[in-house]
Amino acid sequence: MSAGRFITLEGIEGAGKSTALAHVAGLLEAAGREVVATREPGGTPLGEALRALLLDHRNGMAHDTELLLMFAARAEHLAQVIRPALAAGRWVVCDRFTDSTYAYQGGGRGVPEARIAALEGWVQGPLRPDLTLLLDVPPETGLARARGGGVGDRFEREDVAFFERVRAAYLRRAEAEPGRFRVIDAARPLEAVHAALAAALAPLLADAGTGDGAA
Ligand code: Z5A
Repeated sequence: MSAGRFITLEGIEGAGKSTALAHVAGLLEAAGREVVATREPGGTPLGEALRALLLDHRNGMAHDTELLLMFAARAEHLAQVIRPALAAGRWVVCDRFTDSTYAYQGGGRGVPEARIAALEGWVQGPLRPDLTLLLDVPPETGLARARGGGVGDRFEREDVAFFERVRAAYLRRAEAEPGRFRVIDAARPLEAVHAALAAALAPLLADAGTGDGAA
């Protein structure tokens, strides 16, 4: 059986990750891959319960509490969903993963990177995404797309400066790991973003072989 692949979608709020995830999953399925589409925080019953706690704007919490809850949800997600799917040869497409932690808790909140790296090593061991699609938009564009006028969750209530720091942290990570990241200008119309996603997936699909278990 060919090994599965792990693809993550990243970006600030409203960058278009959920929209892109559906497109990426469709492209992979059309190429004969078995796809597991999932998200963080979440992806398991416990993870979704932790997500509700993390997003509820009534829950004030210390930065370290937020960090630890993100990794608690991730540990469960890895154990219940991600590792079993990859071991079974499936392609996992995940809306956010640990780059979100570096960008939001690190860049946005100011949590020291070493603290995040320690938890990453503990929870993930050597597992890293094979490909990370970073949908890059200026905060004004993302927030205008995402904000529906409601009260907003704990993250949606942050100001533009917060999302500027998050975006900058993402771009630094992409620059540091050009082999894993593909930065996609997601301020363009959807057709152009879809074409860029297809181009970014092509080398991984080619590298993985035909999808009939021959790779
Ligand atoms: N978080 C964290 O802090 N640390 C962590 O480790 C993790 C997460 C894992 C929940 O994530 C929060 O968790 C998140 C960070 C934190 N908070 N924030 N911000 P989430 O992914 O569920 O939340 P989100 O980023 O707010 O999701 P979103 O608002 O749904 O954004 P999106 O998925 O990137 O966008 P979308 O739903 O695909 O698109 C938004 C709208 O724009 C929609 O109407 C689309 O039709 C439209 N759209 C999409 N693409 C385009 C283009 N190209 N042109 C025009 N319109 C478009």
